[in-house]
Amino acid sequence: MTATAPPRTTLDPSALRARFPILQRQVHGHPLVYLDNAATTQKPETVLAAIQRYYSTSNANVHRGVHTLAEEATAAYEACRSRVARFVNAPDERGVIIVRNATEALNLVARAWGATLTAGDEVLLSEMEHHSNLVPWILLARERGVVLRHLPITDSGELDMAALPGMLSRRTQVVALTAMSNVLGTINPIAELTEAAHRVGAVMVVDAAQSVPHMPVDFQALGIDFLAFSAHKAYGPTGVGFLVAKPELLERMEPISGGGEMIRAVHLDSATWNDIPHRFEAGTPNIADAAAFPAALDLLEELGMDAVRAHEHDLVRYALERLRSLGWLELHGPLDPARRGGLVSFVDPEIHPHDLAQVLDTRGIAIRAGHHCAQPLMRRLDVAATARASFAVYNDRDEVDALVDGLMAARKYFGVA
Ligand code: 7TS
Repeated sequence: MTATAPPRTTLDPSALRARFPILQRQVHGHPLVYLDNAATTQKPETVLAAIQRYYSTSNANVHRGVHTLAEEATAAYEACRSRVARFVNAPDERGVIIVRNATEALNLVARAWGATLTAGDEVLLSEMEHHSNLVPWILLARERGVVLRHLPITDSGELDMAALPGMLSRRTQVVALTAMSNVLGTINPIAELTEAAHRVGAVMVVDAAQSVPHMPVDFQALGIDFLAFSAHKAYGPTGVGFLVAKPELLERMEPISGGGEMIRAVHLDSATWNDIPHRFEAGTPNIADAAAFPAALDLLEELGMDAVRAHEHDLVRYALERLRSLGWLELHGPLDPARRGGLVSFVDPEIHPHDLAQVLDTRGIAIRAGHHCAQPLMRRLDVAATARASFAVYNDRDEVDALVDGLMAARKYFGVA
């Protein structure tokens, strides 16, 4: 670990916890210790109230009515788009497509931008990608004969930047990488990777599912072309996600889903398309949940993304120290907390991760165990599964201590000396 002083945390997790109704509940007679935030975060009262308010006051379909409710519903839905554009500093809100989740956003890029690729073109991914940023490209490779390449990772769980020049060439059309690994926690150098991608004429696609909720992300400063994330990992509702893109790239993409909303004129055997972003939003969208997401962004803006990052950095630093001090755990990912986000994956060589998670659950502690939708990474790490604790703004050091106590109790329970 480097000797850099931890940044000060200015958040007050216990005050924050009071704003999340679900965090008041007990599990198996214990206060809930929710450490599965990389899977999904909990929702503040304001988000729940916004959903209720939308259905109670403004529910109607969007973009088609002239009556008051339809106008209010459209305004609420479009307010989500402009808030997201502002939050990630997108070049233009016409570049924000509202989809269901990061997965759908990545599939949209792979299919619609992927349709501009031809056999022999290359897509560069990495060994640490979530299945959401692997399988859409596998589908493209099957359909179009596109070649997939994968940037390897080092033994410390970081992208092997020394291998990068050898993997990029004039054939590379797309570089698609995660900004933060959901297993290793590794924060990748997206600006540097983007420059390298652009030097060979490739577009840069960023899977920001784990970064947008946890650190400042500036689309324009990074210089990227596409960015995907989900509202539900950022204290918002499930069923809403975003593809943020440079509008000029969207203009060059054909729609992949046809129906209402996305057309300009339809004849029996032909059709023309609506403007971006509506061209990519066929059918009635998830209006209520989109309308509620700005309440989650209000929370993040109130706290400040620098403070969110500092808080989670402090927690992961503490967690790494405490988990390491146990002496028996294999920890995965960089040991320097400055190079990772607020999550930690570990393996107890004597206890299966699922058994660990079950013992922790009896103590009210929620972690995730499994392959985390990153099977190629599990193979690279030579593990079948890991246990993972992932942090959010409402977690604190006492909860890390509860986790550590639980891991010790699991060893007792299973009779491991
Ligand atoms: N990309 C990354 C890096 C992720 O961690 C996830 C979800 C996704 C994409 C897909 O997000 P979705 O909202 O479309 O499902 N990751 C996890 C996880 O680590 N545990 O549960 C879901």
